[in-house]
Amino acid sequence: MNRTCQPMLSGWPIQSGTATEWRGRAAGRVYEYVSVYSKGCLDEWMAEMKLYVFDSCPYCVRVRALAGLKGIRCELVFPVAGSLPAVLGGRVARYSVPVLEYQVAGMTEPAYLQESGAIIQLLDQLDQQPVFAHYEISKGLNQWIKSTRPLLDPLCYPRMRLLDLPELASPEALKYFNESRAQRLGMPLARALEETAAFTTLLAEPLTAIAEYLDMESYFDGSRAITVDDLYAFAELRILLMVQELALPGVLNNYLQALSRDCSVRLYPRINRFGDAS
Ligand SMILES: N[C@@H](CCC(=O)N[C@@H](CS)C(=O)NCC(=O)O)C(=O)O
Repeated sequence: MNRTCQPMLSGWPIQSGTATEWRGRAAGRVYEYVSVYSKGCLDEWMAEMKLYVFDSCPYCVRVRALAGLKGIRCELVFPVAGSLPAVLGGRVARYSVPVLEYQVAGMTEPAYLQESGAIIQLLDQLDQQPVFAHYEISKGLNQWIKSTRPLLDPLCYPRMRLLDLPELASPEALKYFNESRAQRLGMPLARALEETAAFTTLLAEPLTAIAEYLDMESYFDGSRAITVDDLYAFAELRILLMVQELALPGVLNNYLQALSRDCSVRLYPRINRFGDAS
């Protein structure tokens, strides 16, 4: 598979790209992902697909990474946090992204699918050449993610406000985000930012220990194929690159860079606790 595309939001560093372009619409909140991959996969069915996502959401990134990896063409739609796009009202069970909108042959109305796991499975099997033999994350990695998330969140939530994310593009969305995330952390986001050093210190051990569950080197040196564990790990750890004060182990950094390239999902600029980017 020839993968050459690196979609980036406008205003962000472009790493590389041949036939990929992001187009802002509707006050910069909806982006059309126009991408011509050499592998093709551009039949009518796929051209009709829309994926509702937050840029910073790990569940959404799992799906986007698979779509990027397989060269599946779909329109990415970024709703603002806290309010469901009108088109989804009454069509999905609850307010959460990702949501896939797709056409079913013979039906006039689109269908909607809401769980990231179900969307991944559907997209992977579309071309009858699934990348994955199964869709379950391994137990060890799952446990690692669950136990480490309480350390990731206080580092990343306060920095997300500073990243000009499409899901935080309105004052209401930003207010909703600040309040809901502060409640989840049990502290104001500004305080979490001040505590950066405490959280980066606590993260050092798990960031080394993850090597017990993931063979990162064999992925970035190209000697093995991608697994569902890679998809989950990338989606979870990609946000850590926004933490300027965090020194990632070299192997982990190489692994995330390789997955970003292969799956066409951008990484973040690095923000320090004073809000400065590098
Ligand atoms: N089990 C769901 C979880 C999705 C989820 O929790 N998404 C979050 C974003 S990371 C969400 O939409 N939360 C609503 C909110 O932020 O208000 C899945 O795998 O798709």
